[in-house]
Amino acid sequence: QAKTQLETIENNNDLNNLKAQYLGKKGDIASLMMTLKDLPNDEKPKVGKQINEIKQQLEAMFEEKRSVIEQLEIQLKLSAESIDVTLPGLQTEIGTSHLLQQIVEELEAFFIGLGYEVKEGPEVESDHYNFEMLNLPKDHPARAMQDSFYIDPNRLLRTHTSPVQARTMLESAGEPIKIICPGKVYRRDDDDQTHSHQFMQIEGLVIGEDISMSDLKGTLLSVIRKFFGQDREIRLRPSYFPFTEPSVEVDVHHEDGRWIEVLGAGMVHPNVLKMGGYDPDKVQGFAFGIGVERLGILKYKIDDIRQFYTNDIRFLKQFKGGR
Ligand code: FA5
Repeated sequence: QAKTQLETIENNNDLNNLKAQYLGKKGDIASLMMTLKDLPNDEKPKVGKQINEIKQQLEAMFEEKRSVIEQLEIQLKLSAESIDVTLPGLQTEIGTSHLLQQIVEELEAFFIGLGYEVKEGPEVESDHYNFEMLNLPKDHPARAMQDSFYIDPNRLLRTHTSPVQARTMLESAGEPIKIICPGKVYRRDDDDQTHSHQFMQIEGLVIGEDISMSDLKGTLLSVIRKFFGQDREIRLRPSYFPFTEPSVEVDVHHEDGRWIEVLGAGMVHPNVLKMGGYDPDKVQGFAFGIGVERLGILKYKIDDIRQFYTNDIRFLKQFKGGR
């Protein structure tokens, strides 16, 4: 009976239950042993021996079945966990740097090639560097050109990257300067297709002997042509910034016939040179502030500046050029 029952067993649990039924403390063998005491004395050894033999047979049978089941379980586990090394691997999607970052890096590479150094400055800036060192005293009306986010009476989110000019002049102690400074800037502008309350600029500043307006124009023309192609036209319009004299705004020609303003620039104002520790009779400088988003809008025909900041993956995915 045990033999036929054993054939149907497929796992350890059922095997243990069946074993208990025969060989457990209250199992069949144990009950048989209990009957020994009722037998006549001369039969006891013989029957006792028989019961022991059956017990041993049963134990051997159960042991054998246990090892069969163990083998079976190992086989099952192996086949369940087997790995098909010929299957293609799982693809993890790797992001790329943001389009703005790509543009900044492209322009950085260009300027580094011309011998410029890349500088950084704080986004939370003092009124002193953001305005006063740039020839914009407290009551100056041109402060309204850059409506600002103040943090306390003396600190604000910088409205342009120009404060890095002032910082660099003071650090450079009268030595020639050739820097660019990319970074985020903030203004209380109303958001629309071409304006954002947060945007990026790349500041440029060159100070040295015999620096002229034509150096500025040549530099701007070459960076625009590097970025947009050698046949791209730019237009310099007279403008006003308190920190440059003369000042210009630069427009880039759009394929649809419009001119789009991308940067402000000019010759560093003598007052700014003086405050920065330079003698305006001995050295001159030019400076510019490029609107990075505007360059992107023009080159990639982006219909709305807010695309840069709303992180729509369908937009971002189109620009995989970066690292
Ligand atoms: C300035 O910020 C000056 N600091 C630039 C400068 C530097 C002039 C050095 C002279 C010497 P402006 O406010 O025009 O200038 O801004 C420069 C560029 O930033 C603009 O030409 C435009 O491309 C971009 N810009 C300005 N406001 C916004 C805005 N709200 N959203 C997106 N881009 C803007």
